[in-house]
Amino acid sequence: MIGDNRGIELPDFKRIRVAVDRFRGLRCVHTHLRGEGLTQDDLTDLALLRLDLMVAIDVNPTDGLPGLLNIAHLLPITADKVRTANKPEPYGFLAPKMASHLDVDFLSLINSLEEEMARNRRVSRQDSLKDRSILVGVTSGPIADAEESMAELQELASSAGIVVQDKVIQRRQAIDPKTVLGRGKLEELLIRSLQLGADMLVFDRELTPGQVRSLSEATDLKIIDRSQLILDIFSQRAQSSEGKIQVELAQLKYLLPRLIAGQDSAFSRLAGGIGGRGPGETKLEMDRRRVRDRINRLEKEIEAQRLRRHERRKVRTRNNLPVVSIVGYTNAGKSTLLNALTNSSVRAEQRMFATLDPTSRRLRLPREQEIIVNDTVGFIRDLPPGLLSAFRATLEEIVDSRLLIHLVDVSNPRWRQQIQSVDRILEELHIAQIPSILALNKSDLIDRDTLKAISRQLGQDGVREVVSISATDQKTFPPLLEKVGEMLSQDLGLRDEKAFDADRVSRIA
Ligand SMILES: Nc1nc2c(ncn2[C@@H]2O[C@H](COP(=O)(O)OP(=O)(O)OP(=O)(O)O)[C@@H](O)[C@H]2O)c(=O)[nH]1
Ligand SMILES: [Mg+2]
Repeated sequence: MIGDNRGIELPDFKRIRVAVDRFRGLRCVHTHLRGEGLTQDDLTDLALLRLDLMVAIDVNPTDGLPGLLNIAHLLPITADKVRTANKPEPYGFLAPKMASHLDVDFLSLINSLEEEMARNRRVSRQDSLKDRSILVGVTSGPIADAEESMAELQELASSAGIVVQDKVIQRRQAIDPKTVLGRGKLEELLIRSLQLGADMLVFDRELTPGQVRSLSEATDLKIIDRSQLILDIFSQRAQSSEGKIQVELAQLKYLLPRLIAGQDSAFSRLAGGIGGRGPGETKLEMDRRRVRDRINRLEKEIEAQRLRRHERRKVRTRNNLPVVSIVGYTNAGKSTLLNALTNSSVRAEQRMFATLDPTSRRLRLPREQEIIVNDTVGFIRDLPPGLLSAFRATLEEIVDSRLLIHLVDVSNPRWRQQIQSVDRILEELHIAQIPSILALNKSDLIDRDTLKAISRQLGQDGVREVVSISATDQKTFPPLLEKVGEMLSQDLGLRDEKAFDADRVSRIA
C-alpha cells in the first residue's frame, strides 16, 4: 500500500477470516515524519484489524534516514484478569530501537501471544460448545433501568447456554441509527472481545436489520438482539410438534424483514442463531419467497391446531369443570406449583422458558369442587412481536379460564416490573377481565416483614386478591386453595355457562 505524509488507506483486511485465537498474519510497517511515535490511530488500527504488529519508523528530517522503530502488539489477557473490574491495557510495547539493534524474534513473539490467547480461551471456556459473549446495553434513559434490564438479559443468555464474559452499558444522548453505539465505544468493544475471545455481542434492545448488518460488518462478530435471544431459547426448548411449529413461525417472521434480495451475509449470520442451533437451521437456507410460502403453510397448520384445541375445550366445558390457569412471568414457579398441586411432573427448572407446551391437570379442591388447572408458557417484557401471535393456539387455552392465578416470584428484585409486564400481556390477549388472584411465590426466599410489606402494598388497591405461597411447600397452599374455591363459587352464580367466545378468540390473533 502506498500513502502520503497525512495517512494511508488500508484495504479491508477483515474479509480475510482468521481463527479466534490468531492474529491476522500481517504486520503494518510505516514511517512517521515528525517523530511522534505510535499514535492512537495506529493503535486503533492494530486492534481493529487484528494485526500482528504495528510498527512506526521515525524518519530523520535532515537526511531522510530511518530513526527509532516504535512497535506495538496486542496483549491477550489472562483468565484471572477477566473478572476484575479495571480493564487491563490491551497493548504491549517494545522498547524503541534502531533497526540495526532489533533483536526480537517476531515469529516466536507472535506465536507465544497466540498460544496465550488460545490458553485463555480454554480456561475461560466452561463448555467447548458454548458461545462467549459480551452483553451490550445502550440507553438514553436512566442507568438504573438499563442495569435491571441487563440483569435480565444475563439470565436470558445463561438460559440460552451462552457464556457472558463482560457487560457494557453506554448512555448516549441519542441512539446512533446506523450502529447504535458511537465509533469509539464500538472500537473499545471490539478490542475487549478480542482480548476475551468473545465471538458474539448481545444487544439489550431490538436491532433493525440494517443495524445488525452494519454492526456485524464493523466488528466481524456475531450480533444478536434480545428478540433473537428469546427466539433461540424457545427453539432450544420446543418439544412438541405444535411447539416446534410455533417457534419456527416466530423465527421466520423475525427473519423475513432481515432478508435482503441478493445479499445474504447478514442472513447467514442470522440464520445460524446462537451456535447455529435451532430447528430452523437447515430450513432457513431459503429465499424470501420460500420463507413466505413456509410462513403461510405454518399459519394454516397453526389454525388447524387452534380448531383441534377448540374442540377439545368444548368437550371439557361440557364436562362442566371450571378451568383455572396459572399465568406469570417466566421462571415464577408455575410448573412447580402445578406439579405440587396435582402430583404431576411437568418440567420445572431454574432457567427461563422451561415450559412451552401447556399442560392441564384435574384437581380436587378441599370443598370437593373439581377443577382443571392449566400451566402455561411464561411471559416476558418486550416479547418479540411474532411470538405472541405464533403462540396463540396455546395461549387461547387461557381464554376459557374461570379464574387466573397470577404467580409472581417475589424473590426476584424485578417483581414489580414483572407484574406490570404480565398485566400488559394479559390485556393484549384480551383476558385481563378474567378474575385473578395474585399469588406471591417463593415466599420462602424472602423475610417475613418484606413479604408482609409487599403483600399489603399489592392488596391496597383492592383490585385483586393477594395470597403468598411457596410452590415448593405444600403447607403454604391452603389459603390459596381456599381463595380459589371461594372465588369459583361466587363466580358460578354470576356467569352463564361459558360457550366458546369466537369473537374474543379471534381478537387474540
Ligand atoms: N425457593 C423456591 N424455589 C421455587 C419456588 N417455586 C419455584 N421455585 C423454583 O423456581 C424455578 C422455576 O420454576 P418453574 O416452575 O420452572 O417456573 P415456571 O414459572 O414454570 O417457568 P417457565 O416455564 O420457564 O415460564 C425452579 O428452579 C423451581 O424449583 C418456591 O416457592 N421457592
Ligand atoms: Mg414452566
